Amino acid sequence: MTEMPEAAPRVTLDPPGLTRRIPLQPHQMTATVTPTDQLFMLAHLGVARPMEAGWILRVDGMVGRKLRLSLDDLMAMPQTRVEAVHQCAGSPLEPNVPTRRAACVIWEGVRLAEVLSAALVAPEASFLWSDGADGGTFAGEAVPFYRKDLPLWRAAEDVLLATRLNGAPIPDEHGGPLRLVVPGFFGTNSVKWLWRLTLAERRADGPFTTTYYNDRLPDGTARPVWALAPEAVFTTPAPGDLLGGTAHLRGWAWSDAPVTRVEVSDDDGQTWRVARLDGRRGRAWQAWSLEWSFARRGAARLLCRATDAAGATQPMEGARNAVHAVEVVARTG
Ligand SMILES: Nc1nc2c(c(=O)[nH]1)N[C@H]1C(S)=C(S)[C@@H](COP(=O)(O)O)O[C@H]1N2
Ligand SMILES: [Mo]
Repeated sequence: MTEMPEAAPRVTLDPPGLTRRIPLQPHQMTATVTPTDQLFMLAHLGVARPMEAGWILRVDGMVGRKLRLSLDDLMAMPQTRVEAVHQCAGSPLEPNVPTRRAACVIWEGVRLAEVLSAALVAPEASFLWSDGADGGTFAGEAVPFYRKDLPLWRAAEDVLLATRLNGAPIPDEHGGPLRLVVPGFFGTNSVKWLWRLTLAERRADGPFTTTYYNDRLPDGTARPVWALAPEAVFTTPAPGDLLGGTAHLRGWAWSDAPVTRVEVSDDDGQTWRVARLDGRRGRAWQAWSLEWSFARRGAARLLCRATDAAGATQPMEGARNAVHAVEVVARTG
């Protein structure tokens, strides 16, 4: 008997096509936990709205036991809560342009590791493919559904099959009723409207793991857009602010690894001053602050940059995590 191909749950796309909402600029990211109605929203193929009441997650590929899990099955398993930075990597067509689409939210759901252990993953499997129920066209190419992958070693950590966002069921727009959440990875890897997980020996096919979301390195190889890169933003001041001789600067910093240092410059990065930095709570963003005295009055360009525990520092330009600059005016000095 041949197996019938599995079909994705039926969804409507409303609106169809590339959809994005980016409500907050960095100076508006004042909340420690970003309220859901202020969270950025990105969908490459359209916003999927489930059309049927039931939702089934399939687990297949290199497993000893294929699984079909309903939402009730998942809810009956132990639930975990993760507070984590959620950040869009920016347009896959312009991978080196910083966009500062960042937030910090609370996810709840079942640990992926729990489900994988029930599926009896074969020792040869090294990647997990994840499929969303949204299909359509991206950059002129027809795509059956949004598919991403992640290295399996990462699944042993805090990866979630999430059903709740900020204490409520995940709204349609953010991937409800079920989404993958890979804390510490760029948002593109956290597949919304998740309906299938496939264990495999190799990386996934499809445009979002091959054509897009692979950074070219100087040696000619490509690095998947997985782990978050170090980044710091100013929440204060806002662009154009008129400041006194001394100003209280503050913001957030994050990376996949904890951030260990945030620095500020007003001379295009020739000299830097180290800011006060909070430790990391879970995978949340870290607060930083610095009392700043301007050396002279007039227009000033403040830069901030983060360095993480892995030793990575933000580049000045030409990368999605290039340093954040804010132009202000110092009244006295
Ligand atoms: N199924 C599906 N999942 C997806 C996407 C998508 O287009 N389809 N976009 C990804 C990208 S690029 C980002 S930044 C995040 C955005 O999540 P949010 O809209 O909940 O903030 O979802 C990711 N997961
Ligand atoms: Mo994104």
